[in-house]
Amino acid sequence: MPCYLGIDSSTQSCKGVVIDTERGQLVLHLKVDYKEDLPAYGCPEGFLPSADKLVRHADPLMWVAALDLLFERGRGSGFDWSRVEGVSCSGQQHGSVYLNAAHAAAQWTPETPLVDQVAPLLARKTSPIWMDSSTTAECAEIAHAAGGDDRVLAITGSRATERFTGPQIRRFYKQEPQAYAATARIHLVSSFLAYLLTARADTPIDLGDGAGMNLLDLSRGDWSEELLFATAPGLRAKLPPIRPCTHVVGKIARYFVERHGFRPDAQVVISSGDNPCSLIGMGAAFPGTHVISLGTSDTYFAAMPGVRTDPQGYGHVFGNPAGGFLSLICFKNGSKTREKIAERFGLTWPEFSAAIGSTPPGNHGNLMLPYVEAEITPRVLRPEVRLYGTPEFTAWRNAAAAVRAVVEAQALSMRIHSGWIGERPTALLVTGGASENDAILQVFADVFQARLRRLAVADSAALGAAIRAAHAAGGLAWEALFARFAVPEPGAIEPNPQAATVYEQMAQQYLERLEEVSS
Ligand code: XUL
Repeated sequence: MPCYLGIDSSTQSCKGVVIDTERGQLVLHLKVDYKEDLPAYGCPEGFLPSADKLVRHADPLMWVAALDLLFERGRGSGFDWSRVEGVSCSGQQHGSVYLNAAHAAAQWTPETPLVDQVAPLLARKTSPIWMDSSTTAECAEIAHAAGGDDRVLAITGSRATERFTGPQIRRFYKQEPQAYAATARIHLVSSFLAYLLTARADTPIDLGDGAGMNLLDLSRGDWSEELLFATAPGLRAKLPPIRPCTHVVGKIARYFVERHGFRPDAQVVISSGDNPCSLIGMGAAFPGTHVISLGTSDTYFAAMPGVRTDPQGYGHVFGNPAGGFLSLICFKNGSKTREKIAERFGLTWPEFSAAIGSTPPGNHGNLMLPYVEAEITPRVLRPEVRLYGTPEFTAWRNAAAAVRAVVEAQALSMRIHSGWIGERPTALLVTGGASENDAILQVFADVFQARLRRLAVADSAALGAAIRAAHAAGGLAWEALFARFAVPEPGAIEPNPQAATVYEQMAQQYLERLEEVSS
């Protein structure tokens, strides 16, 4: 039976999903959790501790160790990896891995764990990830050198953005010029995984994830000379080639055949970012369907036939693996922020849900600006949580109101900041860990005045990678794959029409308050 594997290396875990395309079934679901399973790497929340809250780096070797552990777990569960004909990876976007010249000739030996073979290839011990907001100066420098913010937006689909790879590369070049000079290859998290799986020096970056670097010319689908020049010297030679999202990189490396039992002719399909992969995993690759993802970060995304950019400069345009483009808006204060509010009152998730249910839409006028982390959309560089409303609420003595307030603020911000994408759909798909919570979804349905449907499989990025592998390596049509695997659960969360006016007014209040904290 032809099987295809999708791997998602995300912020807090690495997940694997195997689909059997003949039977139309999902046959394996695996997870390696960085906090539980790989504590030695010191990244329980996906990043290394840092005195500077704006700096967020991870240990790339943890991602390598997770890959081996994922395959071991598969074997341990009795799965035969030789059933897999094609594999593709998804990675948290924007994060980068820096390799020295020795990477080009590296061939993995099956006798030694992969992590020990990759360690000597690192030109930089840590990897900046998407949660990093330390490159404001570099963004300004790049924008200045390229002719202004609007020029960068027009070429790359995004303004120079702190977490994007180009500004991160520039900061590395400025702070550690020798280590930058010793860097022969800079991979994204996603393309690094395909490099590991194939051991090929020419492993490319795809158009979907490459667009999240502030280095790609969207109209030409290749690196932009202007942006390369504005970012760091000699950069072109350090970057992998760009290829379409359906490119096959090559056969899986012998290491995985001998160590984990893969077939020698298993094809490795080019990797992509977690958001482009989720678009596929949600079956939302054709324009018309908008998706809300409630995870470590919350995101809002939708397929676009042509390029349309966010006039406020918060949103982004990435490549759509099924052709065309993808608009994306990222809200960094997602699950962690919801968790922080729950922790503050010692609430379990069922109690958190009950608290939402016990309070009305509009929360009796109580409003929160919930920025525990520096925020991307809207831009808040000095994180803080502000409360406005009754004395009990503002003194943090009303748990139920605080819980509703954090979710309402997140939903309102998403509604306001996604307006530029175009007409708001009356139905939305929803995914991510928090999408299992009906109470949270009801708030989103009421704020958007749209019906919400959940995908039957929670890990849409890993599923999307598996579907991409089946499309590119197995020649299967997108439509057939979506009809089989990207199916929403029966039932929907319906909006309460009575909440519409309350949230119109609240959106206005939120915007007024926001001016006090945004940069
Ligand atoms: C998107 C973004 C995040 C990461 C991590 O621009 O920064 O969604 O991809 O999931």
